[in-house]
Amino acid sequence: MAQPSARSALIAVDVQLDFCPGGALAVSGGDAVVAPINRLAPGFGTVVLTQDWHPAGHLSFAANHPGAEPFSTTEMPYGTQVLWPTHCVQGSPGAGFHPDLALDAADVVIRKGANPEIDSYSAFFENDRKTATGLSGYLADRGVEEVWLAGLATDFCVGFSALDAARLGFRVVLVEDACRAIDLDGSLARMMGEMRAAGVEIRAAAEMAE
Ligand code: VGL
Ligand code: ZN
Repeated sequence: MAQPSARSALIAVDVQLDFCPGGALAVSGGDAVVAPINRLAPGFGTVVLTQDWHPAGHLSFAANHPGAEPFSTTEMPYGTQVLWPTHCVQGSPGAGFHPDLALDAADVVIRKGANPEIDSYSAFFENDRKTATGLSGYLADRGVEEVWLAGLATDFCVGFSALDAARLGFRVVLVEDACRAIDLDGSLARMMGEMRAAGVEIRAAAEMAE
C-alpha cells in the first residue's frame, strides 16, 4: 500500500471555509490541508469530497439549545453530542469549499448532516451509526479496496470516517499531515489511539511519490 492505485479512493473530508482560519468552527491551520490534498488527488482512481451541510435548526448547534455554551455536551438518543458553534449552514459562504481546493479532481461530493436531529461526522454513516450516506456502495461499485483519508477535522469527521471505513472492510490510510484537528479535551489522542487499534495505517503526505 505504499502508493495509491486505481483501486484507491482519496476522501477529502470537509475542506470548507467554516473549518478554516476565520471560519465559524475554525480548526487551527485548517487551510494547510489544501495543498497536500491537491497534490495527492491525481494519483487516485476515485476522489471523494465530503461537505458538512446542516440546516439552520440543526440540533448539534449550541444555539438551538437555550442556555447551552458552544463546546459543551448534551445527551442525544444516539449518545453524547458536542454542541458546536453554528457552522456549515446549507448554502452559506462558510459551507463552501476552500477556494483553492481542486474541485475538478473530484468524482463525487457527499453531503452529510442534513437531518436536523442527528449529527453526521462520518462520510459513511450518521452518528446513529445506522443511517448510510451511500458512499460505501458507491466505492464498492467502483471496485475501491482501500481508502485514504485527509481533511478536517482529524479527531471528528476524518477519524469517524476512518473507523467506519475500517469496519466496512476497506484498507485504510490516514494521511496525517494532510489533516488538522480540533483537539477538544484530548479528543485527538483518543481518536489516534482508536484508529491505530482499528488497523488504520498512519502516513505522511511527503512519503508519497510526486
Ligand atoms: C466536524 C464538528 C462538527 C468535522 C463537523 O468536520 O470534523 N466537526 N461538524
Ligand atoms: Zn457539523
